[in-house]
Amino acid sequence: MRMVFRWFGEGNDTVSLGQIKQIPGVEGIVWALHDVPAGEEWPMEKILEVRDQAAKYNLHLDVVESVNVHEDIKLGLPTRDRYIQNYITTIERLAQVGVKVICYNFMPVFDWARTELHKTMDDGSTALFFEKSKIDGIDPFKFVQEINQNSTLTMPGWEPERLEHLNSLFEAYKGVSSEDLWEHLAYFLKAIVPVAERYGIQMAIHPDDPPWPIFGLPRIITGQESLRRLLKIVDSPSNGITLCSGSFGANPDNDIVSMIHEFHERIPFAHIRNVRVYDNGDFIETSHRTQDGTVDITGIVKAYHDNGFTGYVRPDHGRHLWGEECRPGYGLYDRALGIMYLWGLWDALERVQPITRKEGSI
Ligand code: DNO
Ligand code: MN
Repeated sequence: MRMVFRWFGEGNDTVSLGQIKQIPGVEGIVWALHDVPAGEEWPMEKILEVRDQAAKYNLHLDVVESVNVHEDIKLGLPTRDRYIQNYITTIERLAQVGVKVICYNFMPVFDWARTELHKTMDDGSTALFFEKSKIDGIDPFKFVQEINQNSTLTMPGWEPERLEHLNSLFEAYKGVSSEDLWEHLAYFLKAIVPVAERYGIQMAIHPDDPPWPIFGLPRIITGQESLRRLLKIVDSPSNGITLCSGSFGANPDNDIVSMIHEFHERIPFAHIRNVRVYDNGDFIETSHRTQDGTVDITGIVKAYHDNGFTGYVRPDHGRHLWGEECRPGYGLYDRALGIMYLWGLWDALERVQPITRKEGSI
């Protein structure tokens, strides 16, 4: 298990590289150029800038999250080829700085969705919360306004510029079924996976969050069956998964331990976090500890360990603790605590039965 930590970039994150460096066992950052709009090529000089910043702290750049996919690709429009070409150029440039994994998602219009960014928990900490009945009834336009009003930093997936076009986007998705979306994903993967393969990069799709359709838009990466289908589209190690336990865990029917046993060879990147799901379908993001939520974090770490996992792992969202002012879900404290919990589990498992490493592996 190779521990990495998401960092949004200089001036775009309340957490510094110096702080990240002090979290035990963190070897690299999970990064992106958040100011480059989806569909555009990532400029080499900006990539090199991040490389130099990380190098000062001896943190690697192996994992990128995310290179976002332009809506025209998801919609299957004729203009998609131009955006796919740009995506390929970005892959080639990322290969030049040694990137090994590119996380992306294929959710129409919105990335992750929550109804509250600072829900107060019993202990006074706050966390991201999803109230099912609220999202079922809310006008998406109002929802977007609220999200942006409640955060001082723009959040990936919710950038105001992109969302200015919300009307036309919703219009464009009318008549796009989930089968259409699968076809568009297949078209995209068939174009980019051979390129990634050539450069030794693994593409790793992030599940839909939450893993069901919202606002009448289709969502397809929702559970074990959909991962099976995804992997068959292009049967290559470069067509992989970012297995996010919190996203899949929002649907209690998802058996994440079973997913790990089935797909571990195609999981280059794991997001590990817990959520507490309530009977009415609401969920809140809790501490990483197993007892604190409904996702079996201990079982998940054990499943990775049982399969000799050598991929990258990051704690995913955390709560906001001790008065920390930060990007929603991305404070320093709770994610650092999460890392120590994951290491605790991992080291105990290693002590009981060390992973026998193959020649040449890490
Ligand atoms: C939620 C987070 C996501 C993720 C993107 C990846 O679980 O990990 O916001 O960063 O969806 O594309
Ligand atoms: Mn995630």
